[in-house]
Amino acid sequence: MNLHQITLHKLSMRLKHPFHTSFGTIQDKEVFLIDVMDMDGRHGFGETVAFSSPWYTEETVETNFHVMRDFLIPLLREHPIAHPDEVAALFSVIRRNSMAKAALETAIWDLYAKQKEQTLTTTIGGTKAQIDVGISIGMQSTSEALIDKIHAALEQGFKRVKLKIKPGHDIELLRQVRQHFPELPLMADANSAYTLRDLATLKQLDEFKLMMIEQPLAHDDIVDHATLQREINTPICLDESICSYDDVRHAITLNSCQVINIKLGRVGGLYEAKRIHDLCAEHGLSVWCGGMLEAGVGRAHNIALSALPHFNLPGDTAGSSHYWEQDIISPKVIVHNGYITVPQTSGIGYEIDWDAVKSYRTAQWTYTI
Ligand code: OSB
Ligand code: MG
Repeated sequence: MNLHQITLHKLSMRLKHPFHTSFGTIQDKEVFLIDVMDMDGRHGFGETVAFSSPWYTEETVETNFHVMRDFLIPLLREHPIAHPDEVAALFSVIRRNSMAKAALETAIWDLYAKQKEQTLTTTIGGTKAQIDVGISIGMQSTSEALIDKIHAALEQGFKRVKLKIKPGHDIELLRQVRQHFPELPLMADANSAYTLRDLATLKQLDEFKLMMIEQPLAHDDIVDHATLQREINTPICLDESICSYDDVRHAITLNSCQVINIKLGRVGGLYEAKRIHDLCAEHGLSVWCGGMLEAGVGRAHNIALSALPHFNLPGDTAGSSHYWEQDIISPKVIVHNGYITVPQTSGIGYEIDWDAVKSYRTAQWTYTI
């Protein structure tokens, strides 16, 4: 692929609104924008999605930097690659650290698509011209505030709403939401806040006809989720527990879930995400694309991924303006009637807004390959 140079731009961004979950609150987001350049001066872009603290999974912005700089970039320097499919195998000598791997791997996919002068979507086998979009609404201080947010989301056309729940902030809240929105395609995400000791509460969720409950139990569990799925009618969706194709294979073997949330960062990039997509299609599990409060480059990769044929449920890929006053891409991502149009220009299909990047940048590093 004639890789020549990799630049890491460290950006310090601030979300429009703090995002509250069962594990904590996120407002400031540091991001590494990855710029991979080939010998002909073409550029591919990726983005790290880890947060500053390891409370979603174990990775952080700083571990992403350490692993990219000290391990992954040296691997790319020592082993020239001919195709982005080879990157996952090359990086597999490094354990886990999927978000660091995905940031580089997705940038290399973007570069490859640009070398071929085709869209990233086409390059990875995507077929959709537009993707369905849902919205993930963080915890609000009152149920009235939450209901207002849901009204606003429906006015904007979002195809489904996801709420965050945790013990003590679940049954009554959902009951109120359901009273206001009896037919709304609704789901709840617990971000691992429950254990099997909460079985009575989790069983009560069946009353609300949720599309699914996302990651009710431990972040690394698939066994207890199988026990829970036998006890409740609400389909279980796994998020945090799914870090690889083999994790999905094990979850299928145990009947731990009926739905998989795929996040590129969590599974190490596009190669693994495609394999998971194909496996789910083969076994009849539903699939959708999760979000990590991404800036524009990460969002663009999510859009390309969501255009694969078996992404059969709306993802958490809201538009740029939901998150940022100023995104780092141009045009920004726009949701229209609950759809995002998949871009038709080469690679990720969005340009970098370098003025925005400069306004957010706190440091940068360049490595020759
Ligand atoms: O569990 O899906 C999650 C945000 C941060 C960390 C974890 C999650 C989320 C979201 C928001 O639910 C997704 C988004 O809008 O990008
Ligand atoms: Mg989740």
